[in-house]
Parts: sequence; structure tokens; C-alpha cells
Amino acid sequence: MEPKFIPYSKKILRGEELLAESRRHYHFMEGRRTVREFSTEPVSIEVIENIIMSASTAPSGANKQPWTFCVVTSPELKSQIRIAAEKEEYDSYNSRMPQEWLDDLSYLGTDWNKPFLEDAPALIIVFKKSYDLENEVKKTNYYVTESVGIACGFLIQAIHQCGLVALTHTPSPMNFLCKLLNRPINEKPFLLIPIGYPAENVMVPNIQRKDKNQVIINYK
Ligand code: IYR
Repeated sequence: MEPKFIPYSKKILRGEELLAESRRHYHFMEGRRTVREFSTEPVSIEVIENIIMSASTAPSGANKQPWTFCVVTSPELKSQIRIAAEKEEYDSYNSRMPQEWLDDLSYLGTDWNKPFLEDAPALIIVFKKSYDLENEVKKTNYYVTESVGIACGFLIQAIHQCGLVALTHTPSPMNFLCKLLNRPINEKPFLLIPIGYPAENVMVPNIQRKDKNQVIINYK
């Protein structure tokens, strides 16, 4: 296909204005926390769809956008997902996860109980597509894990920007989601993200983020 180009422009910042904006954004993002207890207060589907469409602006290999975002608000389906996820999580916590893993998680206070799967007004289940299926013909996608990971980053950022909260949840294994959501063969579950308002007086673990010297190496 012939490359086709269109003009692109965006607001450019420099100097003090740029510095102030970079600081403002960093402090805003520094305030984001993963929340594990949700209020049952609903969030409108339009808000959720705008957030997902923000995620879907993410860059992807050959712009294939190899993702599907399933939004579950049905109480019956949320309950079925909770039952299936807790079954896997029970086995994980009780026999599958090695002691080192359990020790690494102990500060979070998590266990196999996942009430947020019913409390949160919506569950966003992200699927990755290693290939597309067009009339039963396989069309390859590229850098699928990277692309879907970036889209999930955009999703979490958009949720935070809207003043809502989320949890990046990975019940393991996640195959039960393909069946429950009746997804086609080319879609594999990637992340399950409950979204909503935080429960009243919610607490979060007192974690520390690595500082600049631990995450940045400057080559001048
Ligand atoms: N998926 C499990 C366990 C879990 C694993 C990691 I790595 C975490 O950072 C948090 C939890 C659960 O959701 O409880």
C-alpha cells in the first residue's frame, strides 16, 4: 500500500512552561494508587467507553490495535467471574505459588477472596489478539504483548485522570474468561481491570517507589 501522510500539529511547550508541566504531570501520576476495595456506586457506560477509547489510541505494531476490551456490568456475569477466579486463586494461594512469591505478596494482604469482582461497577477484561481472523483467514499481528501492555497503561492513566480507581488483576490461569465471555479462538485474556470509585475510607499499602537514581541511568 502507498504511504499516505496528513499534517500533524500539537501544542509545543518549552522552557519554564515545559518544566512546570512535566512536574505537574509527575506529581499527578505519583498520586495514583492501585485500589483493591471498591464502592458499588455505578459509573456510566459512556465514561467507561471514553476511557477505553483513550486506551485504544495507544501505539501498536503496524497499527494493528490487537486488543479487545470487554466491559462486564451484569451482576450475574460478575458473580460467575468471581466464582471462577476465586477457584483458581484458591489453588494458587494454597498450592501453586512458591513460598518466595507468597512472601513477596505478604505486604499486600491479598488472598484468594476477590470481592472486588462483584463490588466494582464494571470489570474491563482486556484480550490480546496474536492474529486477526478475517473471514477465517489468519492475519498476523506484531509486538502484541508490548502493544496491549501499552494500551493497558493508557487505560490505567485515563482511569486515574478521570478520578476513578482500578486494580490490575491477573487471576491465574485466566482461560476461564474466554469461555465465560465467549471470546473467539484468536483472543487470549491479558488483564482483568475492575474500575470504579474507591470504597469509603479505603486503605492502601504503604509502598515506596524507587527513586530517580534507581530507575534512570543518564549517558551524557
Ligand atoms: N493474582 C493474585 C496474586 C498476585 C500476584 C501478584 I505478582 C501481585 O502483585 C498481586 C497479586 C491475586 O490477584 O491475588
